[in-house]
Amino acid sequence: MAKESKGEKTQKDPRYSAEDIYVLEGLEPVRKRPGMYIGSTGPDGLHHLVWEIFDNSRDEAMGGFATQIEVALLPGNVVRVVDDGRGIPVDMHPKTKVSALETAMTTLHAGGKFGGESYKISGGLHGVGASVVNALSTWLKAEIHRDGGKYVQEYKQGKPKEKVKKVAPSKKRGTIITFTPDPEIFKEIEFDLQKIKDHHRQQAFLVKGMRVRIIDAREYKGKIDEDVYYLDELHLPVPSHSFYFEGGILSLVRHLNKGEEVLHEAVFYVDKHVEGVFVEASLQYLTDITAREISFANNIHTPEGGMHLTGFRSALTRVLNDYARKNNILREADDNLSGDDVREGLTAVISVKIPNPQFEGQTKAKLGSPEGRTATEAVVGEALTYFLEEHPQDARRIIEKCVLSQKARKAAKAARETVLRKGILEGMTLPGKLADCSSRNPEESELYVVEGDSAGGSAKQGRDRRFQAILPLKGKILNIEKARLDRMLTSTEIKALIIALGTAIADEFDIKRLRYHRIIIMTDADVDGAHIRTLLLTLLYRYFAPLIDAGNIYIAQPPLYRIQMGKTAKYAYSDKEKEIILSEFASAKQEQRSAKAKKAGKQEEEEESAEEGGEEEGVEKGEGKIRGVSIQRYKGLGEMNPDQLWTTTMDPERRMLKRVMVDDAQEADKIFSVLMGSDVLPRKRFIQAHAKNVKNLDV
Ligand code: 0RA
Repeated sequence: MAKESKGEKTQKDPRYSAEDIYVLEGLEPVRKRPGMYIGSTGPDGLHHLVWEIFDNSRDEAMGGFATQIEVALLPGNVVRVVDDGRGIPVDMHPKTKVSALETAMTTLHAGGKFGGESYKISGGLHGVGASVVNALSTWLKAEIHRDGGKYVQEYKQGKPKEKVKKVAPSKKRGTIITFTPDPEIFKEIEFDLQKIKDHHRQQAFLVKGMRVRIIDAREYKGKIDEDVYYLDELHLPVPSHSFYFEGGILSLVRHLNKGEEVLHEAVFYVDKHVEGVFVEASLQYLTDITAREISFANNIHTPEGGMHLTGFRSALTRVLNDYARKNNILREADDNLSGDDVREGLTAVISVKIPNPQFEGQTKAKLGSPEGRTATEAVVGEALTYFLEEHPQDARRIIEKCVLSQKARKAAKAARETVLRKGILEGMTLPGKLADCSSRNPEESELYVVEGDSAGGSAKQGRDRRFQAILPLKGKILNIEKARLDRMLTSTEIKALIIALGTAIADEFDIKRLRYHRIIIMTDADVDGAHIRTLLLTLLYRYFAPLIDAGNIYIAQPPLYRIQMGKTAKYAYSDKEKEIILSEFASAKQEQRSAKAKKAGKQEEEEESAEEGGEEEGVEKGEGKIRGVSIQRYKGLGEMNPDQLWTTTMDPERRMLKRVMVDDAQEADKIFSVLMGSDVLPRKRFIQAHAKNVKNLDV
């Protein structure tokens, strides 16, 4: 304590004045317990350093002072963040008598960041500031352009090397921070470009009009001109990625819905300040039944939701009900639309900015500030009412879809009750079509739900009857609309499935009674197959969601091709794999030929190839044909004999299965990058009204 007071001389290092001692003491805890400040010293903590430095520039952009931020990865684990904001002040700080820049870089919690920021972003681990990064860097350089000059200060493990110096005149304004993470702190220093891109793409969505450029110059060993402001100006031959979204979160909603079937064209968007809270929300419905709600508080993703999401949801439910009543789409006798009803098919993004936000929950990923709820509810309520009035056709579509969801939910409930009341599942005699396995241990037991009787027959013969059960379902019976889901429950086929599962349904549902821990849907790789698969998945989603959550549901992956050369047959599960196998065969053939030519002379080789080429077709491969190779394309499971079905699709040693998963909001950051990542969107979308999406199920 005494050491921190001003005026006392240090014995440790006479080069520093008393003011510096205060400063030096300031960062000591960061190096002692880095995890407290950046979460971990693993990859997440390492990347956190970049986020921290970036956040300051982003705040400058949010305040309307900066428009462009560049994040560059340089050789030797160096990171450089550049903005065109006002520049960190370099004049004397009244309290510490050192420059404001030095104070900011060398003291913990130096005011609300740099003082005077209206939205201090200090939730959880976030916003601990540049000084923490400085403390955890072997080297950091701050270059400030303002007041007609370029000012520089460098630091070593958070300690200033010299006082802030004006090194050149400058007409520019802005801040450049360059740093190298300390290998004493971080065991492994390896920046992940994908992660950095995903993070900054997300941030760019959250600050309308802010341009963020990522430059990966790690492999660019040439000397980078120290004096250039944005490295982009150098046009280096290195990868760079630019993110800029004019519409902010409206662009995010568009991005999320890209390539999907939208229910209406106009995207709802609002941004407004109320009582110190800034609320932004955007939404658009798809024709499917999943709900996608993404929320942020102070630019921090809140996967567990919280007050802002609650406020949004109640506004949505209230406004849609009001509109539906006012326009007679819902009559007096009708029930109100429930929260679930209005969320089916919804893509929504909610972003609030609150002074001093409270974060709650296990991972501090939930907004606890009650003003977040009132502000969001008020802003969204008003603007959405207006939006519906302005877009009556879209409004009608939305409400009609919600009403349909309500009907489906009611029908499902009624059907469940009927099933129970009429005791349809009573007695639980296993259906005759089920070829059960002999094991009674659910953990090792599998149920193959197979499309069609003929494939069912092959599966029955090909299976390992000890632990594999087969239930063939007639395609036609399932070929009913998904809106008539309630009817499905009364179909004999589906009843058989439910009885086979053993869990019962609705109130009686008991996952402990599940008879097979793997339920594997095996359908043809054609449109009908996809349709049946979708119906089965929809059924499972509506009535047996816990099985999906528990990871009990799988989709079998039958091969698309059988490729044969001589006595060797290989199976390809994709077109790409087919190509690979063909080139393998081609080169094997080549080798064989040259080996034979060497050994036994020409005669034999000719015989050999004549024999092989005989009856079998030659297969096109690149420029020429590979003689003696034949390709069979499977159109249905029925084309495989029991043995082939076992080898390719059922043998646990060789088969491929895809596990069906639902978006898990708790999976937080992982999902986030998934959500934002370029190739991702179709991956996580699980239950869809459209079969085309189901084939993209994630493993
Ligand atoms: C507070 C006041 C002023 C500038 C900044 C913060 C600032 C900090 C950072 C950190 C990275 N980039 C930044 N840009 C600006 C100065 C206010 C003024 O000049 O009036």
